[in-house]
Amino acid sequence: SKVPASGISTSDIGSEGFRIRNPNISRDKEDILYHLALGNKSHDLVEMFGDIKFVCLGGTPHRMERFAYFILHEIGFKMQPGTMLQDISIHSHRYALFKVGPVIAVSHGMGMPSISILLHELIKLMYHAGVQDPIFFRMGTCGGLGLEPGTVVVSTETLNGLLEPVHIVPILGKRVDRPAILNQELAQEVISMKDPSDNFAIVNGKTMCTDDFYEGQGRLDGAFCHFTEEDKFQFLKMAKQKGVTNIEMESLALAAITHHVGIKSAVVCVTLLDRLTGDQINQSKKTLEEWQDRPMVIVGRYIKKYLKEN
Ligand code: R2B
Ligand code: URA
Repeated sequence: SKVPASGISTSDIGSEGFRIRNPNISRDKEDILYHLALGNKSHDLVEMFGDIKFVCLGGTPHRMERFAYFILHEIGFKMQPGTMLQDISIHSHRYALFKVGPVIAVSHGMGMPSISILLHELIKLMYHAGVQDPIFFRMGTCGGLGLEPGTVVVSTETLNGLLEPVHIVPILGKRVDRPAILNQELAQEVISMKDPSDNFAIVNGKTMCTDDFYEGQGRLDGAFCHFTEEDKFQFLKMAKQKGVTNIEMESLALAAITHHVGIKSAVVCVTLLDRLTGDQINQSKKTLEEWQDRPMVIVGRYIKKYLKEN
């Protein structure tokens, strides 16, 4: 197909604006989605995934399987009695991917390198499957700044560890800066899923996204630490003043990559602790499980409402 000056093959532009921006990839040529254990020649991706509307990402296989069963129940999806959901990417031994009707539930692992590999392959999957305008959600955990632990945060912006809304990617020995931009309308729609019966708060705010859990998030409890407690609080309080409500490790890559290809995305995370009072996560396993369901409840509500109205 013709490649215009922009370098984007016209055939790769979806009717709703989502596009893969790579003239090297086309539906006719074999493309192996290695980390998903899928391929456009080995699998009928249109048949398997052509009806997808939502791609829901979260850190762990366990949580995403739970989410898949939860959403199955929420949208009243019917399965043959006695059957179970299958991890479609089981042979990759990397990510776990489940499909329930128009919803993909997939684990992304920890950190931006892991979610970035997955996003490349999911976006190509959407392209090969002929999906026009999917919506991507990250449902995760985070540390809060001055929030009651268990609070759900919907990100309005995502900032790197230098507090800039930029995903820095070294490519061919050069630094490439990609703007990390989340869809504001979607963020507001997700916030509006709040229900008076919820036993937790939902707030919006800026999310700081780091490449590390310990030093990168100003923790004093890593294997080493070369700053003082005072330095830590000075930084975290400054970040809070700039509107940062929470800290995690994937939102920046999600925002930058989805923005780059014209896909809407949102980030919904539950705070496991207040970083202004400590660094260690010391809640019981039961409490942590319960809290981690909260972002899923909110996203589940959004999906249910969307499917009812469309
Ligand atoms: C939240 O939790 C993980 C670290 O514990 C990381 O994946 C993140 O963003
Ligand atoms: N995930 C993070 O990245 N940071 C926290 O403090 C908690 C969960």
